[in-house]
Amino acid sequence: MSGVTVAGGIFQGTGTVNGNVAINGGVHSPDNSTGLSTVSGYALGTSGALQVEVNGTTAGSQYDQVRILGISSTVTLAGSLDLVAAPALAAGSNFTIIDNTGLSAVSGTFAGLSQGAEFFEDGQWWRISYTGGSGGNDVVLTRMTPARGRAGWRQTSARTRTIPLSQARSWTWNSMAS
Ligand SMILES: [Ca+2]
Ligand SMILES: [Ca+2]
Repeated sequence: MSGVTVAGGIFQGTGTVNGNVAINGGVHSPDNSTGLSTVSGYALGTSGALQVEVNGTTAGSQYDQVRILGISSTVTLAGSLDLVAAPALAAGSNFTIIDNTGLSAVSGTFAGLSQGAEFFEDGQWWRISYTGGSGGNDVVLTRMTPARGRAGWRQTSARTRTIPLSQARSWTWNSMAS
């Protein structure tokens, strides 16, 4: 398939696009479950979204990855990241959601997610880097362990912990957000 421009709807499926993909609207959803979408240049416009499903730590099979082929290819981001993550992924795991094999740095960021941003989605904390992986130009999510007192920390629902009977008592946490 040569270049693809998406104006709306869902761009989904397997295979390689031997050309630039521009998501000007709608959603790009690699594979039909978790898998790989291989393209030449990639541009996610302000009205577009990249949906990334994460069920495990193997790129292209357990989580969605967009792979950019071609040393002169470019990646331009402006639209949103829609993360769909399985619960309780291992803290410290890294997910290269855009594997940029070209020589250029990623241009732009996902909406609201600047370099190094930390965010809470699907019950877990994440950090995003646009300068990760090989060549320092991949987009990498890291599943973080939340530290109490972290800026933006919110625990809105009551939580129960299991502790030894000898120490048995219970408590709940409430929001620590300022
Ligand atoms: Ca997918
Ligand atoms: Ca790279």
